Parts: sequence; structure tokens; C-alpha cells
Amino acid sequence: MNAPNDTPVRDLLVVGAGLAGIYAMYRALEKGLDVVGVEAGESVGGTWYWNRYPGARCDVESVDYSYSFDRQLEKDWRWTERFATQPEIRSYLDHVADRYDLRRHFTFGRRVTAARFDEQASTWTLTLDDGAQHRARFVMMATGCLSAPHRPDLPGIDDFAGTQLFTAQWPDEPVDLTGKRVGLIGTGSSGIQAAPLLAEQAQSLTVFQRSANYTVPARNRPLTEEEQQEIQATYPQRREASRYAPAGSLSTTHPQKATEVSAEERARAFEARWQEGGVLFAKTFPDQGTDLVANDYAREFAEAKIRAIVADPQVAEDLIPTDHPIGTKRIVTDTGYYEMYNRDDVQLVNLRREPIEQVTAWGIKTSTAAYELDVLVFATGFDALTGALTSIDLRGARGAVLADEWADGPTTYLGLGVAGFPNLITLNGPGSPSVLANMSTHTEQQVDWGMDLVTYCLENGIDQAEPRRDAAEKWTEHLGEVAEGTLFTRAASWYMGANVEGKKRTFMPYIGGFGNYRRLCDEARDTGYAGYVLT
Ligand code: N01
Repeated sequence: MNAPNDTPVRDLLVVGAGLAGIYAMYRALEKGLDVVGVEAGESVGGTWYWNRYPGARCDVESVDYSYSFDRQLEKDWRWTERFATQPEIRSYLDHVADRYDLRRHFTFGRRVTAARFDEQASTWTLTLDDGAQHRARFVMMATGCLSAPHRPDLPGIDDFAGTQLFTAQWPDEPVDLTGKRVGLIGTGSSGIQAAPLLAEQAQSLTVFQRSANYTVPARNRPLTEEEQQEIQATYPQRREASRYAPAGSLSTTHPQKATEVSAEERARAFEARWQEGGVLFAKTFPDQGTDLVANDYAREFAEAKIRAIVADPQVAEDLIPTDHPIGTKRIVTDTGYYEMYNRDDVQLVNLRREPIEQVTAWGIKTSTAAYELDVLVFATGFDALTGALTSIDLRGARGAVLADEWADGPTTYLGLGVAGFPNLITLNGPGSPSVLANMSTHTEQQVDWGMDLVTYCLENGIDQAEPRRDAAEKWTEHLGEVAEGTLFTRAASWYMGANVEGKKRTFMPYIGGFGNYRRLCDEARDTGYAGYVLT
């Protein structure tokens, strides 16, 4: 694959125009780089462009899930709710792209299919799905952590005569489910968020659940005027604290361990978090993620809630997870999910008891029953963290092929670079805290670090910056050790790659805390990029 000689060699190519790609483009232009971007969607937004299913909403508070790089942007944008909806986040990202005039630097509606590094010329050539090519010295992959949808290969799936919908690729135009018998496969964050709204619209909803998940009430609400003013008054301090917080936004845990306090105090603390709503229930006590006894206290509390809310005892039991400590799969936040099962027009099918045998023209046949459906909604997740990168034919130096390099699990240097792939920066990649942190704080850190590396090389006549293999192996080993010190490796989660058949099971994000990670990245930069071979 050789680009024609007249293809200009840019300083930088940005792949993706989601949260990370938008900010990477902003920073590159601010630094005066010659930069272009490519985005598969028809507009900016990434995750928030594609995931338009009913109920899609962020589980990080809106005032934190936003850029902090421009104080005036913060002052001008007003979030309306505690947790923003997909349309509100999408219009925020549209606003940012327009405000800084970023769109014209992207090619939209084109997917990068291949990337080759030319060692002699020290340039990358990227090929798009229409055959067009771009060349650049550096590439930033802002391709997302949860952007390669995972479609289950169910027998007979193509025979279904009704409508198939995917939460991760929901149509832009409204979908009318009135009078429809809807089936939903998948009970992760997407399925659990969508289900109550699907139930409201449809004639009936049948939820096909393979694994139950823990979910806590989001308790979303409009932000009051007083809160708006308080946020504005303290925004800079809030942001600064978030930059060094364990998960990239403010959170506190109980000052004592769950195992150290009385049963009454535990119940009080869990109840307070349950009423407060949101993902921080999983961090009520500091030892919940590391000590099974502490975790059991949280788990039992949540399970009692499920039994109290769901009227049918068998349905309640089916909704209680049996296969992982609470919080070791991404805890879900919902609005009315358990309550939904008290409706007469909603039923739960426990696929562990009656597995799907066949999708037919009229619906789904399990081992014990037949379910007639007009619409089948798939909320079946993603080939997380690595899928968006390994689906590109990405070839680096000395014949390195990314999909092969990562066949045994991703090895990265700080999640930001891969040995064998010079001048390639993987933003929010495996090996960084990524999905365990507030993605907007994390994204700014990643882009800033990557941009520092690019400008350092350009300003110092460095042609190639390639992570040292020993540094990458050491980082990946450290990452594994930190994960082993937690309960997270006990869950067959997408963090572990367990949801994709044949994918190596290994804990992919860095769980040592975002603040610690930032300090390690800063140190790596400030000591002259010792983890890189610079030539
Ligand atoms: O995907 P998932 P998601 N037959 O992988 C099931 C973020 N997010 O899109 O567990 C039957 O969690 C699968 O079952 P099992 C958030 O980080 C955030 O919901 O493999 N079922 C599972 O139930 C989240 O964690 C927000 O047994 C099949 C489901 O599909 C991440 O994205 C909102 C199946 C997939 O769940 C991913 O969430 C949405 C099959 N063949 C997403 N294959 C918020 O901010 C898969 N499943 C709130």
C-alpha cells in the first residue's frame, strides 16, 4: 500500500471525532500543527453520536463529564440535569466542534481500514474505506474504548422477519414501537437503561437475560439554579481535584472499612449511597473492591433491594447476579429498571435456565418456549478497548501487526503506545485507566500527553518515537499485578475481554487510580521519555 507521492505528509492524523478526537484536533490546531482527522460517523460525537437508543444517558455527573480546557466554555455551557442524556451530550460536542471551528479539519463518513508505517520515511499512511489515503508523521488513535459493537452470532439470526435494532447503532430518526412485541437481548448498561423506555412504548417487552447485572438507581434530576451557581463558583477547584482523583472526578468513601464498622453503620452508609444514586454505591466503603467480605455486605444490601422492589419472587431471584462480586462488572445505573418487572406487559426470560436455540422468522425459540416478536433489540456490548484498533489492518515497524501483537492480550506502554509502532499514540487505550475513569478528564490528560510527545519530537528533530519493548512489558506486568490485588479479575467482564469469544482473558484497563497514573505519565515525560526509543 503506497500513497501517491503527491499525498502531503502532515504532522498529525487524528482518527475519530468523539470526545478524544475533538479535543486532539483542538490542541493540534492550537499548537499550529498541520493536522487532518477522519471519522466514521457523519458528524462528531463518537459514542454519543452512535448510541442513540432510548434512555441513553451518562453515568458520570454532567458537570464533570465535560471539557475543562477552556474556562469560558465551562461558563457558557449550562447542563440541565445531574446526568446528561445522549442528545444533550451530543449537542454539547456539536457546540464544541462549531465553537472552535473543528469540523472542516475532519473527513466524515469514512472509516480507516489500514495503516502502515514506512520506516525509511518515518511516516504513517492511512487508507480509508473509499481508497483515499492520508500520510502523516504521527497518528493519534481516538477510536474509543466501546466503539466496536459486538453482535452475537445466534443461530438463525438472519431469518428474523421483524425489525432488528442495535443500541450501539440506533437510527437517528425516531423508532415507533407502539403496538410492537419487543424482545431485548442484553442486560448491561445499555439494555438496562433502554428497557424501561422500551416497555413504556411497546405493546410488550421480553427481556432475554444471560447474566444478571447489579444496577443502582441513578436518581437523575434537573440541576437547580443554586447548584448551577455553586458549580460555577467552584469549577476550577473541582476540576483540579478531579485531575488527581482516583477515578477522574470527585468521590469519597466511608472513612472506615466495611469490615471495621457495625452492622448498623454499614446499613446506614449503604442506604445513604443507594438514596444518593449513581455508580458511587460501588465505592461506599474503601475495601469493597478488594475484600470479598466487604463486597458481600454491599452485595447483600443490593440484593435485598431487588427482592423488596420486584413483586414476583422468582423474577427477583433471576435478577440477582450469581457470578461476580458487586462492582467488578461495570455497575449499572438505571431509572425504574427493577420496578419495570412489576408491569404485566414485561417478562424476563432467564437464558441460563432456557438458552436460546434458534432465532426464527417470528421470534425466538428457547429450549422450553417460543416468543413471538416484531422487533429484536440487541444491547450486546462491544469488543471493548482493543476491538476498534485491532479491526484496522495496522502494521508498524519490522513487520509488526497490531492484531498479532495483541493476540495474547494488549501490551502497551502506559496505554499510550505500543512497541513496534513508532509515532502512534493510542488515546484512552488498553493499559490506561480509560473506562475506569471519568472519560473527559482522562481524555484531556491523554491528548495533552500525546501532544507533548508529538511536539517534543517535531521540535527536536526526532523522526521516530517508539515505546521500548521492555518498558511496555514492565508496564503491562505492573498493570496485571495491580488488578490481581482487586476482586475485578473474578468477573467474566468486558474489562477482561470475556464477552468476546476467543479473546484472551486479561484485565485490560489500569486500575491503580487515575491520579497515580497521571503522575506516572508526567514523570515519564519529564524524564525525557525514557520509556521510548527516540531516533
Ligand atoms: O454492554 P455489556 P453494554 N446471548 O457488555 C449480553 C458503557 N455504557 O453496551 O453478560 C445473550 O455490558 C451480555 O450477557 P453476558 C459502560 O461502561 C455506559 O450494556 O455476556 N446475551 C450482557 O448482558 C458499560 O459497561 C452507559 O452473559 C448476550 C449484554 O449482552 C459498557 O458501556 C450506558 C449475548 C452486553 O452488556 C458496555 O455496556 C451504556 C448472547 N449471545 C454503556 N451476547 C452509561 O454511562 C452478549 N449478551 C450509563
